[in-house]
Amino acid sequence: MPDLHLYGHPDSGHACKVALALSLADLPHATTVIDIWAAPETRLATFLKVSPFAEVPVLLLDGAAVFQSGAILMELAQRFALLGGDTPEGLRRGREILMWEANRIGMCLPQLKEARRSGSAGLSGDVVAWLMARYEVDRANFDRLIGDEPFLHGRAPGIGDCAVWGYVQWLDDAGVAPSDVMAHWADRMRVLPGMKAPEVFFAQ
Ligand SMILES: N[C@@H](CCC(=O)N[C@@H](CS)C(=O)NCC(=O)O)C(=O)O
Repeated sequence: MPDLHLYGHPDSGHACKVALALSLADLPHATTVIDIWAAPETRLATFLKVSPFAEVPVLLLDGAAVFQSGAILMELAQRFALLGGDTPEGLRRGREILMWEANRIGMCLPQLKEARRSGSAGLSGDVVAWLMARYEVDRANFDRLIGDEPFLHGRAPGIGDCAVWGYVQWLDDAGVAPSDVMAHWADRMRVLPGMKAPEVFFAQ
């Protein structure tokens, strides 16, 4: 059995993407919560050694540190041949969705969520309007990407679904609404065996 150790935090959608993939894949792992609201230099020394930007998530895989949520998801899919990693087509789909997510929907949603968090410095109206406009495009493109399938990977969820879930789970907090298609996908994601609330993935 591989030795897996995930550093994360319940407020981090990026960390939730990885926690969800590990859970859906039923891969036993240890979890350490890192206080992402504390000053970076005060974070656990063992974590600072393996996280180049002091950010979560980081996954230790048999002692080797992998950072960046998308890279971790790819590593899991390829190494364990799961969540799309069992076929060349599934891996290609995973790469496509991960790149789209990181550049588009996974860019605007965390910013919109953070702008509305109590205690946040907020963002100017122009920036919020720009992010909202981007989200509207991303929402329409989500519908195109999923088409008539239940999941972004087709009949079963894959790493692309885990990536998009990271922040789509918090649309209300970001102050935006899903399309009908996205809302139905979210309903299917919520009832997956292995789906858990962020506070359960990262119990403090
Ligand atoms: N591109 C990175 C983003 C990671 C990231 O932004 N992590 C945030 C939490 S969502 C963090 O650790 N913030 C703490 C800090 O910047 O000090 C990924 O995909 O893993």
